[in-house]
Amino acid sequence: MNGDALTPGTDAPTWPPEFAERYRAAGYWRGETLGGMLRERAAAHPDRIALVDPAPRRRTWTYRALDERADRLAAGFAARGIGRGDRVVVQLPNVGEFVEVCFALYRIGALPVFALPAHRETEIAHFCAFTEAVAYVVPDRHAGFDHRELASRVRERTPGLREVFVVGEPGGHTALPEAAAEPGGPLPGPEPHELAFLQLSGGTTGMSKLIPRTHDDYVYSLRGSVGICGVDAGTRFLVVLPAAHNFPASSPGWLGVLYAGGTAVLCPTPDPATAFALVERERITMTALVPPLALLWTEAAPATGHDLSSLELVLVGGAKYSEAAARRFEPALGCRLIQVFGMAEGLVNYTRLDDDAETVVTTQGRPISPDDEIRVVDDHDRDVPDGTAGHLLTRGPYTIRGYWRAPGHNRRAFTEDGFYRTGDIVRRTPSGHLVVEGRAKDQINRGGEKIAPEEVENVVLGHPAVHDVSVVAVPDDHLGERSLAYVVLRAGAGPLRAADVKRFVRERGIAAYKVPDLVEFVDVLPRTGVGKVSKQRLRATPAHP
Ligand code: OOB
Repeated sequence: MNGDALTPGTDAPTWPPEFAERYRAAGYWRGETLGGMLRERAAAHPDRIALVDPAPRRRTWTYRALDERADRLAAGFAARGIGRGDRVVVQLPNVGEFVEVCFALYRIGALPVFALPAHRETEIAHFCAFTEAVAYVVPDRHAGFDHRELASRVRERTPGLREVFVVGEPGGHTALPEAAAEPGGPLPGPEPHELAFLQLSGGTTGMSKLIPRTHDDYVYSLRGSVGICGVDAGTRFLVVLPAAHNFPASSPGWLGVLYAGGTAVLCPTPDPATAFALVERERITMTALVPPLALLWTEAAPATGHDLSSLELVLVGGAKYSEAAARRFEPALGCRLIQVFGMAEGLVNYTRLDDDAETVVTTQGRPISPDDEIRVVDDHDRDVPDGTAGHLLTRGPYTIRGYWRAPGHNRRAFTEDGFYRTGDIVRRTPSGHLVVEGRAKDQINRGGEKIAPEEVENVVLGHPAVHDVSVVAVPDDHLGERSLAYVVLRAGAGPLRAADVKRFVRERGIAAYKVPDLVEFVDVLPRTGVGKVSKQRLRATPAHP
């Protein structure tokens, strides 16, 4: 049963054998690994440029150089006792070393756990402890924050964390280049059906759950995405969003681009000024954006002094892209738009290059695979007809069957027969395209960054003057949604301002995007009949500044 039947060595439920056989027979799972993929590309076209890191000084990696670098780091990691199945928390911004480290870990079958640069001590300590990570990879400083100090604190709290590798000045830790070693021969790599990495879920209850993806399933999603988006050796893809996110990594993302023999260019910050300069200088043909960035690009492009004429295609997804905004995109940028509705758990939907213009602006696409099973159901899991909104359930060759080490949660998040309950409310059109109508899960989608309200509520509750709190999403013109914390103070508690609550949350060491954007003080929180806070009624409360 889901959540109980763990495959030995994977710590997570996997596809039943009859499904695995079907996916292999259909040619979806071809026995490739991510590490092997780079090896093959490097053999086929060693001198092509795979990767460009333009800042602060332009560095490039040919396919051969990236492959060799991955081998050297893999050898060094292995020499330090990091091996198959071990977890390594990787928290790097968009720098070339991020790609090197990923491939080095893929090669030895160690599992990167993809933290975001914005994560702070609360999240990192949790990831390290929960995954029993043996190593943690960080930049020295990023966006004004010293990650080495954070690493030292986490190391003190997490005895199993043996190594901290630093890109840049190592402080008291190990500089990443020092970790490299001369490869002494082939290393025992992972099997294609084994796990490749752990990705973070958006989360609804407390901390992010971990998403176990296999080489077989992920490489299939890359191949499918590459075909749909027309990625080829001439593609020059700008990685604008954090490279560790599933969307810019694999839909089709920098991994899809490497799969197809193209060039991935890393953008250090997502602002249009930086990105536009790179589009011009690097002759970028493709990129992926969340809706708030797509809005900024739409506003900035007509007046920019930069030549954006190399751009052929931009993918927009991660949060709902309004029809009105989508209509303005192609005229403003002079390139094609694909909408993407995906999830790190698996299923990815794309509008297609041969869809008519109306479909591209009014839907969020259709699945990659003919074997992506889509069900749209009512509150009692009964299928509803096309055109009616309902809960999206999905199962398929690259959608997980369960989170990592979370049997209790898996029983709620998956049906008995293995469908993932996405928590999204969708409507299916007669053409099989999905339109995202809303969300049933308790989550805030802040411009593509997912926030689990419960995680923030738990932090706010730690304030001695707070009696109760509920965090909900409120509409925002720019971000789509932002977060609002309704706070009930303890009787007799001294005066507290919104800024005090925000500072308290920030000082607890959590990612800045999770700090409530707005705080309102109320006397009491509305309750449902069974005594739970009614988020529905809170969301309907009018007038927020
Ligand atoms: C992507 O992945 P996650 O795991 O950060 O978030 C998944 C959730 C979905 O369940 C849905 O609630 C929301 O993000 N979402 C969208 C959307 N794309 C994602 N909601 C409305 N419209 C869209 N176009 O966000 C992700 C992963 C791979 C590719 C693209 C996005």
